[in-house]
Amino acid sequence: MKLYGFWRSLATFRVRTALALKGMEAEQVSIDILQGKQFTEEYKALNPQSLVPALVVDGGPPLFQSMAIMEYLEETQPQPPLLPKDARGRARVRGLSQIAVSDGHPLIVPRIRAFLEKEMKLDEAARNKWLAHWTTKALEAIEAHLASERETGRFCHGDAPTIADICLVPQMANARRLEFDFAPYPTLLRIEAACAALPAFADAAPARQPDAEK
Ligand SMILES: N[C@@H](CCC(=O)N[C@@H](CS)C(=O)NCC(=O)O)C(=O)O
Repeated sequence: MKLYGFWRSLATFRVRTALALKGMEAEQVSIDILQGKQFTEEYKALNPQSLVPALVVDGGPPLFQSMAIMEYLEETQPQPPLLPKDARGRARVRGLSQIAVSDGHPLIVPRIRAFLEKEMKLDEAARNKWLAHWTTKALEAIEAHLASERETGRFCHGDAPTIADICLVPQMANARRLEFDFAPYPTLLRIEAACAALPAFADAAPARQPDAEK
């Protein structure tokens, strides 16, 4: 397998973690999205959306979109499971995941930041306010679910990591970069620490990747 990604990319972080939890290995190919390498014709031939990650399995057409890739891994290598057995549990895990993946993350990616700066002429302070606002909204919602629902365990759903944890941890990493005050998120902090104690999460962390800024 070949994983096209970038050390700082939250979506790539998700796929790296899922692969590691499943005990699967992939060669990593770095696409520097801060240098615009996602827009090269060569990369667009792999992923026409010019986004990372993309995962090539057995020389087939690249898989794209981190949630779709994680669901593919789950279906093709069910152990250890990253989704609960019951339909309601799976809906909860997917719902928690999508707060991060579909509602929080898309508003803070490089293409949005660039648009705010170049097209909307926002200065750095205003842009950072935008990033912090949408990150807060996602974290607040996930905290509210996790703190009040009885399915929450050592991890987001029960006592083993699921795709919800895989999506939460990069969102927290991003909030750390924005120097968030984490006092309002005690449950997220507790679960983030439980994840960090697992080698799969620790090894997938952005700073541990070979292409990370030193
Ligand atoms: N929904 C996509 C998001 C992919 C995405 O936005 N990736 C970011 C890095 S985390 C990217 O490639 N950004 C390049 C850009 O914004 O130009 C997924 O989950 O795979």
